[in-house]
Amino acid sequence: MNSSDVLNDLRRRFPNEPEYLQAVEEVLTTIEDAYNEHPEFERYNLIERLCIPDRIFSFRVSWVDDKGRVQNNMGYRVQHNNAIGPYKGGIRFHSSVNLSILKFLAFEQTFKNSLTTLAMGGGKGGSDFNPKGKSDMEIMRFCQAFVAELWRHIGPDTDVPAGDIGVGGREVGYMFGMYKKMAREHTGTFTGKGIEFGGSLVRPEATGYGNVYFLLNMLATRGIDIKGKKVAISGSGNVATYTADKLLQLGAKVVTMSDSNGTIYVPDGLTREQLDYIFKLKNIYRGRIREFAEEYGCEYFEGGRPWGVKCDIAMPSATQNELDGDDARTLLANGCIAVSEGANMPSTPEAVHEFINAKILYAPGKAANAGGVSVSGLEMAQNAQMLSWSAEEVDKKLKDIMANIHAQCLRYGKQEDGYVNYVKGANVAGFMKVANAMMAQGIL
Ligand code: NDP
Ligand code: 2IT
Repeated sequence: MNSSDVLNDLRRRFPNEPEYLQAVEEVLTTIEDAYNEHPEFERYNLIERLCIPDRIFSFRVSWVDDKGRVQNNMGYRVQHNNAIGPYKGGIRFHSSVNLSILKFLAFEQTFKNSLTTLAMGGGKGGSDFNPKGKSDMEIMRFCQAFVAELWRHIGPDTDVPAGDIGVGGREVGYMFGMYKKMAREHTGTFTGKGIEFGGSLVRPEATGYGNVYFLLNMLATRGIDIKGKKVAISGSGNVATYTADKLLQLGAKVVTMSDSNGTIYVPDGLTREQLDYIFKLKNIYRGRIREFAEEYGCEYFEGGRPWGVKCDIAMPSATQNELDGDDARTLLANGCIAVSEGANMPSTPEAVHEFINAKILYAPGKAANAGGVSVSGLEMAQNAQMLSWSAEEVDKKLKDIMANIHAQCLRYGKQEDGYVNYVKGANVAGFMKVANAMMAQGIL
């Protein structure tokens, strides 16, 4: 089947999986040229095999809350493709989690991991468990119940989970603890672990820092300096806060941050003290971004997103489809020159179209946010060697990897007029490596 037949067939077979179909369509419509140069791919029905996950586990997770009530959630792990390395990708805990979302994330992860230059396949997992308002003990019991089921499907050379929305160092610690008990082994089966038990320095920072490093590479192609630039960030979780941290170090101005309830607007940019407050608010008190506005008396848009403010750069870092066509047009009208995605698929297809049409610098998540999984790969390498590298060493490797991903995007995405289509560049580069590996390994 050719790629448009595959897409139509997937639409017919999975009509209730819009996010999955959206992610597949974006890739298939940008790799056509590369695909057509290799007639053997069609003979081996490679595209269809690459779009459908190798396997999916789904299971019930039963746990007891603090009031003694029995709660039931769904748990999943999508093992998408392991042609270039063990399945690798995060775990998401959010009430919206379903198979469509996890299949889109596992599909994207396969291409992202291919771009990192490290040996990692693609996977993703999670649960519709809602961590908001849960006590520490409830989080622990849930993580243990989740891993009591998941543990037999994962392992250091099989499938290596990590964090994502709703899953940070605390949750990885509890999941790793349960895994270690069930499997009776202390191996690098999770990444994002605590430093004392095999975690890597710079893993918490890696996605946000990596996104800024990618942005610097993009800005350099046009000779633009980051200093003094106004940046609108969405989200206030792991990716958003470390993006802000690096931007502040570089003298940029972070004018917005948000959560699912609203957006704070600080036109002159957050101070270091204010950012430290947000770190504490989110990681220790687990509060809402509204409390920042109350503390500092800044503007707060209840229920609003950041994209209406005046900014030079947008870095969506919360969730999928959080920036639509209207938002994109507003950003462009306000003079936005670059968009670099910390989240996975935060821009809708219409928004992506607007950015590329306007020929601004636009980096899709699978390139720009690959720093997180890259340092996860470096954590796996350190665990395998039983060594820990210094923060400087990991940060240097992260910078090199982001520069390499940027170079791959240029190689495959540069148009005749000189404009770089990073979507095409990332998709073709990511695809070719996985496709060649699959061809070499036979029909599986
Ligand atoms: P966190 O859980 O730490 O933070 C998520 C942030 O996004 C919170 O501020 C949250 O607000 C907001 N958010 C989540 N869902 C929604 C929603 N439906 N609508 C509006 N806001 C929402 O997650 P991360 O920072 O780890 O992840 C953010 C994004 O980055 C995700 O797309 C993830 O897949 C991606 N990513 C993460 C990596 C990592 O290493 N952690 C690596 C690469 C990509 P609230 O608290 O109100 O829910
Ligand atoms: O989307 C992602 O790349 C992540 N959530 C990080 C995955 C990982 O294995 O570190």
